[in-house]
Amino acid sequence: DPFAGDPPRHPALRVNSQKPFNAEPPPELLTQSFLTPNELFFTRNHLPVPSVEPGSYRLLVEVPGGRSLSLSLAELRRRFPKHEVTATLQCAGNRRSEMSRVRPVKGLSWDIGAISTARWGGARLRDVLLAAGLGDKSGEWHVCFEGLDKDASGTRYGASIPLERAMSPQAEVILAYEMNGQELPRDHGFPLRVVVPGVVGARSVKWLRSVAVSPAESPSHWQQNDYKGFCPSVDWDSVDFRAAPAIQELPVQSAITEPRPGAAVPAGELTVKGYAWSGGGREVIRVDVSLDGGRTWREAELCPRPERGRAWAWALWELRAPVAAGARLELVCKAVDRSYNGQPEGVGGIWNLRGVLSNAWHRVPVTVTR
Ligand code: MTE
Ligand code: MO
Repeated sequence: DPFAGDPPRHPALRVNSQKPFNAEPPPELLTQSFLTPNELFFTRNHLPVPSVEPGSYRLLVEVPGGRSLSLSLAELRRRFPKHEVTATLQCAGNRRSEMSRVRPVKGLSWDIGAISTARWGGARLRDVLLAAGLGDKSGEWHVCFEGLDKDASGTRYGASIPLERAMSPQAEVILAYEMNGQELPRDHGFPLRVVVPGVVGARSVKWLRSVAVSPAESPSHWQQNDYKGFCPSVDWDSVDFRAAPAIQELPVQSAITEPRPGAAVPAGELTVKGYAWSGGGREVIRVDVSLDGGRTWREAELCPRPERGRAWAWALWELRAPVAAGARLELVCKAVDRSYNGQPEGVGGIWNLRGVLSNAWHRVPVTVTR
């Protein structure tokens, strides 16, 4: 069993697949704290968790025209200043289960919990590439990442980001060895992972084996033939993965974490809670909530955030409203980001065969007890 060496996991996680391990925290735990506790952070593994001996671990760095580096963990910590960034990671498949209700899609049936937030600490990718002798580059370049995790045929997980993002000091891309002040847990990439703030989780490669600057995107399956969006009419016979760009920055997203669909809530004051987030550091400026299926709206209160500025992290929000005994409500939420991007009203127009980018208005029917 290639998964026999996987680590133990928290029993509260909702497991979507055991081998490889894929699990999300229950919604009500997700918004209990701004930073997700490490043991509750959603886990998205495509392959078995590699066992890494930290003493003999080396990161390979390859830069055309530069020198190849092989860095130990001690060197990474010693040679590069530690940079910390609070960032939300979201899987492209978050909320896929809502898409499959419209028409079946291929992929893990995530509810609304394939998203979590942590404070990450590590070396800036930019500093490491400069140390490897990266000079000025014109034209199209990418930074390709490879994980230590591999399948039975020896194929490793891989992904890439444009070099421009990697080198931008504002983009804060790091090679993280810390998560919420602790060393990275095994499920989240021990001993070293990439964290690309504002970008789909798939590019934040865990158990990082190598970093290479290349004129082409990562050749990996997950860069080339997965994590792309298509027109709702495209099916598995007509899909041409070369025709669509790889997902990088994600669109604006929000969801209601409390109450849960189908809940019976007491009459009086109802508290609705949730999260909102957008890709590319676009701050969420507003969350609108409806209690009547989208006919009328009110504005939720955004919980104060620890940091302002570039919004790599989600906004948690809350709305209190009086509700009358016996009512049937359809709670709805939708967020607006700094660029005034909004979420689509329904799933129909954004449905795609892989069930990615599922960010329609989130609807939660509840009844009010007498
Ligand atoms: N890196 C490696 N090496 N292997 C993987 O399977 N999964 C990716 C990414 N990095 C993956 C990986 C995907 S699709 C996501 S959404 C995030 O890791 C999830 O990170 P997490 O498990 O820490 O939440
Ligand atoms: Mo993902």
